[in-house]
Amino acid sequence: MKATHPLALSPVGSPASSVDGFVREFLRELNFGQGVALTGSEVNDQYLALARTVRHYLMARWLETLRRQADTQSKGVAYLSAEYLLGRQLNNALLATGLTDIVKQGLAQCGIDLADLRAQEVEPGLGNGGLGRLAACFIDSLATMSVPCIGYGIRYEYGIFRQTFVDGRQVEQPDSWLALGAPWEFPHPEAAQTVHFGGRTETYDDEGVERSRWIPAWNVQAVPYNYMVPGYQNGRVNTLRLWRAVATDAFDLRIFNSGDYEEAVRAQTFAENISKVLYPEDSTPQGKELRLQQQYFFVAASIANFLDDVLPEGFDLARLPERIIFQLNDTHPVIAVPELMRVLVDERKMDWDDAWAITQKCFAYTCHTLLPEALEVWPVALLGKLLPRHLEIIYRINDEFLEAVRERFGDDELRIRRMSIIAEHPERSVRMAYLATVAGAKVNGVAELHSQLLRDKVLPDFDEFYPGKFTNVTNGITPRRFVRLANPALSELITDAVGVGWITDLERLRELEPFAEDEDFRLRFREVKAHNKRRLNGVLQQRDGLSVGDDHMLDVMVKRLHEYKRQLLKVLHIVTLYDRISTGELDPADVTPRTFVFGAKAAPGYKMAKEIIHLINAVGTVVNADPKVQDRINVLFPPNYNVTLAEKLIPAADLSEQISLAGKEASGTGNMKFALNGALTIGTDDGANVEIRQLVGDEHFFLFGMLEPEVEALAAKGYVPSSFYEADPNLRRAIDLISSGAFSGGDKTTFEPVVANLLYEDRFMVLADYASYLEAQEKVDAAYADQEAWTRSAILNVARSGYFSSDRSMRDYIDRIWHTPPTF
Ligand code: NBG
Repeated sequence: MKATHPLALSPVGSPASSVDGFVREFLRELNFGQGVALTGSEVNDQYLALARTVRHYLMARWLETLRRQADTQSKGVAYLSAEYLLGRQLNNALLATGLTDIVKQGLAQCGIDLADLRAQEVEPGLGNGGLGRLAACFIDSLATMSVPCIGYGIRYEYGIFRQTFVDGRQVEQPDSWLALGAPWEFPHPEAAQTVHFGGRTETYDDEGVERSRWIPAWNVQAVPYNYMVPGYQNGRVNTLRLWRAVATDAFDLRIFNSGDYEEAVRAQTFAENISKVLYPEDSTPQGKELRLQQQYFFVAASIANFLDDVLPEGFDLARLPERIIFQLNDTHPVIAVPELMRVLVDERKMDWDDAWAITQKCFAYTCHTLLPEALEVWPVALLGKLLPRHLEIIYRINDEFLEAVRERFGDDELRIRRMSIIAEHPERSVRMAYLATVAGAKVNGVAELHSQLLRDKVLPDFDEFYPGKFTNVTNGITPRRFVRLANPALSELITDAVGVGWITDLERLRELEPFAEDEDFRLRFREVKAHNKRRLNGVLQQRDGLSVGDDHMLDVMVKRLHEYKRQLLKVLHIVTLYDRISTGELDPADVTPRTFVFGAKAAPGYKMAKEIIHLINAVGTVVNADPKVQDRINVLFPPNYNVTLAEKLIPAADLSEQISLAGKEASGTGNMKFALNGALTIGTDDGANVEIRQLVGDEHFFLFGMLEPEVEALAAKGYVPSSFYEADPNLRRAIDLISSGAFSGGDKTTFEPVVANLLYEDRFMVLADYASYLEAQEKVDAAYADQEAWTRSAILNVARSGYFSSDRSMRDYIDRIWHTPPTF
């Protein structure tokens, strides 16, 4: 229901910003919200009461934002994303409202430590990795920049699995993040949308016009859960709307009464499965029917919500492009394209050509990959069964598109086949990336190199056909969460030097450059790192019983476990070092003490990734127990890497490992977080590493490995990994040591699949880059020995990485794609 009257904002809704006012509000929430007295209340009660109190402070701003948006009707962004990897909310809300100090003092008066309540929050892990975290950074930036945006997605009951290790192997546990309460969400069952599936289509005569309609077979309710997305101390609060699937009819009372309890709730279970759990795949598509159901479920609900509830009544849909741009975060939401066409043509009775012209202005598509196998395709048989009308619409879009291609290029059948939205082999299926490219006003990659390769290698025919459609927007990260909140010590140092402006204008970090030459500043910078290492140590101790060696260089590789990211290359480096020290070839005294930290989840069905996890743990167990290398090298693999751990790990890191095979990592965003927190990067010329290196300068970045054209050339020539093994004695020793059973209690078979894969396939050319990587690691050691020079480089990394703010990414999207200026 739309409110037609202006919202009255009662001052009661905005509690006084004083310690006393806060304490009153907090106790009220504890007493009346949680139903407990302060004495005897549990930490969880206190956390929930605090979250609700903080949320009150944002409430008036949220309602005001909605009111203004309804008044101005200015153009905004609807970000469509199957994933939002939000991280904990409390700290961010405190920062946004500027309440941290008041809350700290107020809680202290109640005998409560704010840190304990922070630790109580279970992060909403509604995403897999970079793609989901990017969405979370983007909505933060849009709110901070006062740009109207609704984030649309799915409220998964279970987010990304909780990773545990049993005998060094990954075991997945469900992530029941909602179990202890969900204080940040506002469910609105009364605003549910019905989403249909299955059935058939028919044509009918509509007063002389032949039209199609969809006769669906079943439906579910999509219930919106609203989350606040507060801007940084600017009075704006945008909305994130996540949909939950609920059965239309809760259960069949007749069947229940007859005693068949399972059958009675079958429909409910079936419907609720749609938003039950996040698919734990990263950079690999999941061709399951339930996944397609999830995709259609959330975009259908979102489009209906926008057209029916957000737009004012009687809005002329011909003007839709003036009001909204739907940004497709990868191919997951691309079924929104035929859905909008269906709504416009079938339901709103618009002429097809008019509807298509509108649709082409209302969508833009971001591609996040270069791996061809990662581009989603849906078998026509499946799509036709689940969404028959959408398949018809896709066919018509494709026919008209191919007709236009023919007009341009003649009957070039090869080209037609290459460009068709429908692939014929290995089975007839819909190429979602092609559909998005044809429908989108713009298509962007996520780093300069990626966007270039997208045009040249992945979609060259489309680039030729649509000049100007392709563009780049290099990814970014929010400085609020990943510097200001994650690294308070560095934030204070920066603010002391250049003022607070950097938090919303990250290019201001440039002003730090001269401080790299200031000995006193360098000393303070090192103290910040040391402090962050101690803080990390505390966290790892408590969480996993792990510790980082005193005065160790902290060498960190955290990201999803994927072969193209090459965690194996890191393992080979560690094994080589271990081998050299334990055989006496290297004097331990000459080795820079290092702690290697891994953090990585593998998709549960990705066998090789899981073998690699096992290998890392096995190597760690042996290395950490060997007295010959003790206090020199250490391998830590804390399980369940997530946003919360990243916030502690990244600020403590000295060295950031970004070692994917050139041409495979679309961008990377962890790489940016490390640089901004003063770690130096060892990396290939891949993704956004390229831009990081250009900005920070070659002398402050450890580049290694083949360049993308060299990778291509080697592949074209025929890559024979074993030839690298034969030719390089160091490499041979490392691999032989793994094969010998040294890390598997003498069992030579344990890691055979990993070794065989390296020697006989090595799709991501680990062996080809090994020598160059080792050489670069030696340079790292040498550089680290000169702490003054290292600190200078680290400071320059911070000072020159302001470009990687997601605020800048948003400005680029606004200029190049969205044209949605800030509103107030
Ligand atoms: C990932 C890429 C990363 C990139 C993020 C965000 C997918 C499909 N892609 O390189 O692998 O940083 O997207 O753009 O998850």
